[in-house]
Amino acid sequence: MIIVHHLNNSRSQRILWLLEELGLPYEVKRYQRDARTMLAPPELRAVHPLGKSPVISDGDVTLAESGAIVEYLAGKYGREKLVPAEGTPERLRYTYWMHFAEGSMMPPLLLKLIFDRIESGPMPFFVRPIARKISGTAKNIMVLPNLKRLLDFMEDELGTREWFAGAAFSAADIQMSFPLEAAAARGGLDEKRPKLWTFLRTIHARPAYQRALEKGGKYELLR
Ligand SMILES: N[C@@H](CCC(=O)N[C@@H](CS)C(=O)NCC(=O)O)C(=O)O
Repeated sequence: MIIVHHLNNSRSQRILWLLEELGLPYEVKRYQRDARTMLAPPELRAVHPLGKSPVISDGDVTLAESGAIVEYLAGKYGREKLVPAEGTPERLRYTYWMHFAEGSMMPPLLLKLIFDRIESGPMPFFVRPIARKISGTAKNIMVLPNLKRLLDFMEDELGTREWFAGAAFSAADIQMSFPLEAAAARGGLDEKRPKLWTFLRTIHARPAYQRALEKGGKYELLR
């Protein structure tokens, strides 16, 4: 039995979705973020030393890092269904987007989350203007232009094909769902980018996505 160590409102939601798409039985072990820090509880460190979610166990295998988990599960259980054939342009794009999600898209989204929190968090009143100035400058020079470029790039890419890897839905679309949902929650993705918006609407309507929401519990990304 596959076990998913699932943190509320987190990347592990897409692992539940993947397992639902694959129609595999699995067990969900739930962990709750600390309400103040939003960090995972220390129990997760007993499963994997980094204490982050997702982590899965499948027999003797314990695996962290969502991209590795998606590749492992899709490769082992969903080869015909969710992984493009080897040696094709679709397979190369599959690999590209699988890495792009965490490697290129999540870092600026995380930076924006941190800077937004610095601006609005508690601090002595005389420090606030300085903190706002520093974080505003960093966002304007580095984070926001980068996010815009990334979103424009993805919008253009989905203008040339229906799914990230090609004409068929693949596990790369599942991996890409989280950064796009995070971008919609806090990264400037709105209906003005219609291809990305349609992507989100389409995946949210998939029955497997809906079933995963029922299994995972409330899913509300941090703003
Ligand atoms: N690149 C890792 C990131 C893992 C990660 O940061 N997970 C977040 C949940 S979205 C987490 O566990 N946060 C709680 C914490 O850092 O304590 C992955 O894709 O699995």
